[in-house]
Amino acid sequence: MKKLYTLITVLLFTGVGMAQMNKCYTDKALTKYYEHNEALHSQMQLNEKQVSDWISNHETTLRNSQGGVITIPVVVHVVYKNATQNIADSNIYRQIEVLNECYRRTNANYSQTRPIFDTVSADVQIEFCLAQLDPNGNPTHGITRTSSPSGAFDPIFNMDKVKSSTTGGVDPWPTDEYLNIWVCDMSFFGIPFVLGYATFPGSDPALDGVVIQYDFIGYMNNGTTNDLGRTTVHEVGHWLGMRHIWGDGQQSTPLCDSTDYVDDTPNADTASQQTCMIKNSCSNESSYWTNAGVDPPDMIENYMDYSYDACMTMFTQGQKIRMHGFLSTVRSSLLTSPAGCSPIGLTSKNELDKNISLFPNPGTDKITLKNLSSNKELKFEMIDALGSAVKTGKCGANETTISVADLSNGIYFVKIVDGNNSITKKFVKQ
Ligand SMILES: [Ca+2]
Ligand SMILES: [Ca+2]
Ligand SMILES: [Zn+2]
Repeated sequence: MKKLYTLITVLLFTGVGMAQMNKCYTDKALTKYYEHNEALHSQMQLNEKQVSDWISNHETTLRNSQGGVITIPVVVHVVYKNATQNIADSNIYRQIEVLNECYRRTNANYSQTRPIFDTVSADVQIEFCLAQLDPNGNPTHGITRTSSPSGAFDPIFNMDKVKSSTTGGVDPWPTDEYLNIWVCDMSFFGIPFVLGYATFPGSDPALDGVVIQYDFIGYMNNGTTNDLGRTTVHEVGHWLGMRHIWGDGQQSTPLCDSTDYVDDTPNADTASQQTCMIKNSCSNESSYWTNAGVDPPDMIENYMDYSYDACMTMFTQGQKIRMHGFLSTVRSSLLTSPAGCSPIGLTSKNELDKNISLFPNPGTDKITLKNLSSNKELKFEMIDALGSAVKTGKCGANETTISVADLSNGIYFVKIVDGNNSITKKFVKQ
């Protein structure tokens, strides 16, 4: 009975209930790290100083700059206790694509960003690839798979156990050379508990990386509104030094003066709790906005908020500069990582792009996808401006006709998926 009370207490105090799961556990995890590592707090303050010094010397060049894309090698550790949790390579490839789309501002739903934020939105100029070499210098495709009979990785009692082979998980690859992403089950007594969490730059190297609930990788049908791969985009943002857009003020006490250390993200009193609802919770704003005489609304489009995946479209210039600040200081070893990039998902994109044509465009009643590639098993997905898939199907040999008479006029994105690769073509219905 005592155990049951303890469980109920834990559930109440951690916010686990039928109503809502924790989208992100990163700030709670940081509190736990501080409890076990007193030096971490002052270390992170020193890191913060180093980054802000770097930013003051580089801000002008980086804002709106176009050259110099940084590519980060990734290893994904799938730790599973059953076949469902042992997610397919294709989900992981899709996730890498989503990361690249969001960090390079080529995401299909970018067009729904409100015009007021168009000038502050950024091509972050960071890309991700699955590693080509493992820590011993042997070829890899950047994915490890480990069967774990226990499989309990909830952050309440088992936080970070997935990060060590001695506790049923898998050890990180050197965290100064790879972004480690662990994929596992973090549900709590079968209740979905948390979608992901990350460590900030400067954390314990043995724990450094990102952990994602297995059915939130890529575009998986998980029955929630977080099904477009934005969870990993958000958590990797933390790993690159991003704070929540509302500045992690206590959620129960609305605070407009908490900071995310970024001047062009408007202040917000708390998270936009997973809805796309437009609001303006704070009128005190940074000089970035007050100099222009503007009180911007809360930036619910930002990946570092808690909105639905379909609402999330952007990082800002300020966030980009901060990420490059961490990559040039605390995380600079990644820039010379020997891990390389696995060619999966990269080499044949151009081929695919050359071999697929879409016409007529604009179209009214039906359009044709012509496939001259050697792969006759391609799939297509038509996505509307809100990021929802409106049509899916196969795009086999030669020509496939798709009826578009039922669609409302506007811009759509047709994603052609070739197992490991995909390309996106824009289509206008009129
Ligand atoms: Ca801000
Ligand atoms: Ca405001
Ligand atoms: Zn977060």
